[in-house]
Amino acid sequence: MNNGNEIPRHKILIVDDTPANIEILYKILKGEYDVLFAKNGADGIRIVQQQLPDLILLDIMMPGMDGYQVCQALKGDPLTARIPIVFVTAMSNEEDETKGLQLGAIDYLTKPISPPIVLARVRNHLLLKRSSDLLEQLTAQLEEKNRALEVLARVDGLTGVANRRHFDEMLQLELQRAMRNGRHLSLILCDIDFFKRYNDHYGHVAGDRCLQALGDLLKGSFKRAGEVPARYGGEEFVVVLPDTAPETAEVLGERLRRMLQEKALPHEESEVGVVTISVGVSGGLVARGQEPEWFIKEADRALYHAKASGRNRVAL
Ligand code: GH3
Ligand code: MG
Ligand code: MG
Ligand code: MG
Repeated sequence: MNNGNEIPRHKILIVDDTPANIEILYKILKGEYDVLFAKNGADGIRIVQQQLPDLILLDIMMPGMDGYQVCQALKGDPLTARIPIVFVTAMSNEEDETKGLQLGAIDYLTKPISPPIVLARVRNHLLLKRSSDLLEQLTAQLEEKNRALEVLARVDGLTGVANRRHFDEMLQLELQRAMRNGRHLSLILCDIDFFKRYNDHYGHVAGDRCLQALGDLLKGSFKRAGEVPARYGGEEFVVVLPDTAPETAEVLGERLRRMLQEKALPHEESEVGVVTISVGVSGGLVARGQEPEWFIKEADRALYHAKASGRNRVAL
């Protein structure tokens, strides 16, 4: 039936207990479709699960499982729920047709059938199914793209740490959480020492790589839940530390400062000879009504002191 260089033909399954009925439908469909058949409901379900046909023509009155039960079983299984079912039955009353359609069948044809109408309806249902498959695919792709965009919108392009926008959201969130639970919250703000000289001496590309190295160090050093290292601005990075007292944050800031210094990235124009940071720490038990800006201002003030008292150090 399939001559190899055509796109695969649609598969249609006929489920009917009367061989003569199968014969009639087979004759109508065989020119355009690959036709499968089953003589009872249980076999029908098995074939659907194995072959996943594109459409099912389903008799209602059958010994054992009737067509309604078959329809219900297929619609209840996510694997088969989206396959269109067309009832083809001798039961031509309003009540049965309503029941069939309510069970999820896409159409209801009564015997004796008209061959051209059966063929036309089958074609239409297959077309509709293709459109709805396509729509579902596009929706899934769009959702995936949106998720990727949401991630991108939170990440700093150069260093891969969170960007300022995400930091602002996280600080607000952690502040509210700490306020509700009466917990500590601390902030670490760090700034590369003599970075303008670094750029002037090594060039902007090397400067960017230096920022990436510090970003990597931050990502590797702060990965507890809620700890989000972020790029605050040019060569300034910030970390929100939930459930952390400022004295502890100071220790973590000192560890970070030391680790960067031990990386020994050359910086001929700095007093130490390697790239270093100064760190400002703020924090405490969160008071009702406390604003996120307070943490930033305090860390900034501490950072200013660290710079003023010689750089490459941590201040609280
Ligand atoms: P201090 O020790 O007092 O912090 O001195 P500094 O030179 O580091 O501070 P300043 O604020 O004067 O200079 C910061 C420099 O950071 C200037 C700017 O060109 C550089 N910078 C900011 N963003 C980027 C960036 O994305 N890439 C590179 N390569 N440099 C950047
Ligand atoms: Mg029957
Ligand atoms: Mg700066
Ligand atoms: Mg600086």
